[in-house]
Amino acid sequence: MGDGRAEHFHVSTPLLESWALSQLLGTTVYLKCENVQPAGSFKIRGIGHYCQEVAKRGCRHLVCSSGGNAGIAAAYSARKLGLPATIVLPEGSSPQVVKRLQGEGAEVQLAGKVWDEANVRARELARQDGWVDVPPFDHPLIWEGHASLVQELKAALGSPPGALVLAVGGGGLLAGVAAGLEQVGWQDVPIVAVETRGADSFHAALRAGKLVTLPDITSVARCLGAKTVAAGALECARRVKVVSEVVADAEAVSAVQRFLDDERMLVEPACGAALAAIYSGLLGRLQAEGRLPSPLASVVVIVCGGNSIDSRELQALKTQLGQK
Ligand code: PLV
Repeated sequence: MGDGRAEHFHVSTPLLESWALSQLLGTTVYLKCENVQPAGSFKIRGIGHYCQEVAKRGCRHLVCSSGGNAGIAAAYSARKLGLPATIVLPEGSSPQVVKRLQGEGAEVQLAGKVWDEANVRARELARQDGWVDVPPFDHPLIWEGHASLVQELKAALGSPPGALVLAVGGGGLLAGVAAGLEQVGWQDVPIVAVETRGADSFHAALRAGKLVTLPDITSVARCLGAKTVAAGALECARRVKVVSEVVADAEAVSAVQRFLDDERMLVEPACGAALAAIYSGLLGRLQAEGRLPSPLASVVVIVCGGNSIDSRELQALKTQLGQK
């Protein structure tokens, strides 16, 4: 039996036209379904690429701090590469994610209240000989991997969409998509970059014109919770058109529920933030304000996915936010 190893760890994902979202927006909406990636989110694109590169250079142990999804992508990559992995998550991370990581054969450590604190621990561990730190969002190799998503869009659509919608945590997805748009000559496509209030480090940085460190992460979208966005994400906003917007947790969670009912796909609130751009009427408002073109040829929403969700967790989030 051959080892069956594909060149990449990620798969080419479907681009589906959403009838429900297109009806709502009055424009064709395409879903880039990163939720069907092997490790449950787009993260495998960049992290898989990064892990393959450092393995070639002799890495003997991978260590990754994560809100969850980057860690699962790193653990999955480590298993494929036959390398041990240590994943550092903030305390209070979902037991399902911990179980999944252990199922991948990774060692799990819990450190700190938010990702930034777990990251300090991961960097300490990475000082050991042969260990390599896998940054969940802040590295050019990560962005290079994420850019493959735009190559697939180009192959599927041919001509550029009117706008692209995505969620921003540490800004790796944004930086990767921006790099991809430049590669395929689509640098004029506006990116609507959505965060939740309480995890809005990119919005704060854009406003200040420099990196800003949030005092705390208060959003339920833990996977968007990097207190400081990557410098590369802020920088790319100078090269491509980025419209930065912030939605409430309640809007993100309600978008998760509506998307489940409309498309029968369950995603994390981190992904709900991007979907809320349509469900909460944000895109329409941006068009009315002249911040997005009107009409729009089509809109692509990056359904980034996420593993920290199941029916019980969705119910708990709704109860916490006073939703039925
Ligand atoms: N999550 C990172 C960082 O967390 C992680 O460790 O998994 N959507 C989902 C489902 C995500 O998991 C993430 C990042 C994002 C969006 C945002 O991507 P980014 O960080 O590249 O902007 C603290």
